[in-house]
Amino acid sequence: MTPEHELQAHFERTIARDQRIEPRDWMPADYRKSVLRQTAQHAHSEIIGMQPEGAWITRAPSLRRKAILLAKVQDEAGHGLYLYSAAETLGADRAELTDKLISGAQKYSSIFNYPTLTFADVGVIGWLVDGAAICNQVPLCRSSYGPYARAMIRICKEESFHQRQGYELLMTMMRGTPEQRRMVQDATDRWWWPSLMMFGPPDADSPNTERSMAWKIKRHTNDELRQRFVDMTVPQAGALGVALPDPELRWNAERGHHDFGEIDWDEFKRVVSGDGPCNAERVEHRRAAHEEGAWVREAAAAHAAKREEVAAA
Ligand code: FAQ
Repeated sequence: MTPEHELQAHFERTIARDQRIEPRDWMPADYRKSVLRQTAQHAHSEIIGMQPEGAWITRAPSLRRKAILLAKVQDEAGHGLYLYSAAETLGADRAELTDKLISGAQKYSSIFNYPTLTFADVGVIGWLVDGAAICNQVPLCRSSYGPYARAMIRICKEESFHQRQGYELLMTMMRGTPEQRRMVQDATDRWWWPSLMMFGPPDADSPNTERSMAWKIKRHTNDELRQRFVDMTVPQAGALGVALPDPELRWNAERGHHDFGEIDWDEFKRVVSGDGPCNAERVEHRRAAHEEGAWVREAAAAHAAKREEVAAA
């Protein structure tokens, strides 16, 4: 066996035994590329994902709701930072990752390109968007790449808090006035289908799933997780007293799952390729924040250089 073959065999044994690949380990170039693609997109999603709810911080209806929302949005910034750190262990440069987000060279989740029209959207994002994120991310705690899997553990704990605060907010609104109940139903109608799109294209049109599953980067297919989310959410909608906007949604006793209607995949493709309701606004906002923060990066670099000089002297 050549040294290269030995390394490849060791990598494959590690995956087969459900052990973790760590940054110091040899890994095939395509494995590195694939984990980096997913962690970078995931990091970008967390950072862009601060915007839709962040827009409501100054307009939260009470001090309590404001404190909760501030904490949630700060958590999302933290998630972005752990994930950028995981991406850096694969050799990515943080500044380059930001450039790729701003220039559109790397994707972020389609879900964050929809507007938040009322405060009920904050509740529905917690319930549906964080609910979908948990469904997708709990299995990623067993992803084969160590730093990514470990980042997911804390992220999932925080996402659970996010999901509960959203559901509790909606419960409160549903006990309120008819207008508040209408706001919750309207927000549910607008976010339901985009939440199902978060799980990605159907398995038959998902170019990355097969290889990511073989390498255990992903543990379930897009359609499996989407089905799990629908099955989990239907009883929650019932308890809340809202209708899910899908006339084809019904329990299928034979399959032991809910059947649901066709997702508008043309809309998904449009939003992913940059033509969603808020894509331009989201990226522009991120670009402006990055440019306005230039002085902080310059000051930190100057401070570090000065400390190095002092240490050398
Ligand atoms: N949006 O072959 P696949 C959050 C892309 S949660 C945009 O199936 P894969 C928490 C995909 O990247 C949201 N693009 O790909 C939060 C690929 O593009 P590429 C973030 C999408 O990787 C809550 C192409 O389509 N969560 O942030 C989407 O096997 C509330 C073909 O797709 C994660 O990132 C989409 N929805 O499966 C924050 C979870 N779906 O690179 C704030 C980790 C697919 O070939 C507020 N990621 N694409 O050009 C994953 O589990 C996977 O990457 C999937 C996609 C399932 C997203």
